[in-house]
Amino acid sequence: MAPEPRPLRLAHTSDVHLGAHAASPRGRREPGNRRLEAGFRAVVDLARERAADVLLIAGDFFDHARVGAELAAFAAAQFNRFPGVTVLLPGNHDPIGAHGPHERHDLERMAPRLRLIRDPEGEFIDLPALDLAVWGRAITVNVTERPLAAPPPRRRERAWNVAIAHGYAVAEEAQRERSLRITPDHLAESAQWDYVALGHWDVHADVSAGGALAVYSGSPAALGDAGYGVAVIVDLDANGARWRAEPLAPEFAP
Ligand SMILES: [Mn+2]
Repeated sequence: MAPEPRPLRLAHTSDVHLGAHAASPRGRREPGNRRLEAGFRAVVDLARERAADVLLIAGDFFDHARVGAELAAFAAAQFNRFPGVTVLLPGNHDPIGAHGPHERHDLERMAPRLRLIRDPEGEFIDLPALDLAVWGRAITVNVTERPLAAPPPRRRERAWNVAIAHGYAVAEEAQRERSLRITPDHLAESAQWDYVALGHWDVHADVSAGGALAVYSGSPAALGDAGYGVAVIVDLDANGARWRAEPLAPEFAP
């Protein structure tokens, strides 16, 4: 009999949009920016309190490429506050390659447990100590990626295989003008993953379909609203995958 897989706990967030209120001369002191930072701090607090093994950030962590050294240092300090591995997927606001923030800031050097997904064709982040492989496609400035289409097979040597993606789940094949499309067919192809961590929608939503467990975490602090959102906690064990949304309630309220 095969040994039982190592139980794992994931924390999942996306669309943090750090620095979104870029026009303010107050910079990071602008209340809107402080609220976004407080939202992400609360995600890290939750991941620590729940003793998550991995923190998944499914794109649009930064709002734009003009991230200054101070905000990059804030981000690295938060990654370093989380004792587990953080997997960061570039989204359309913080794309990989030309015109993206990762050209300016080497976050992995500043935060040794951070793993950045870099390949727009898709790559696995292999975490043998956790018996986990995380697969995702980095988004480029062209936003022509199909985040979940035609995935590679699972890594058979890892008990747990999870996908991370930044895109728009469309209900029908007809919406061809959408960039970063995730179609029902793509979700059906994603049934092989134990969990699909989605980003691009600011609102938390369960879009599981076709056998895939696929969830948008939503933003910690949505851009349009007052208040805070949720982070998703995922448990993987011998009984399979279960997830729950946990509300974020940071101290800071502008
Ligand atoms: Mn996006």
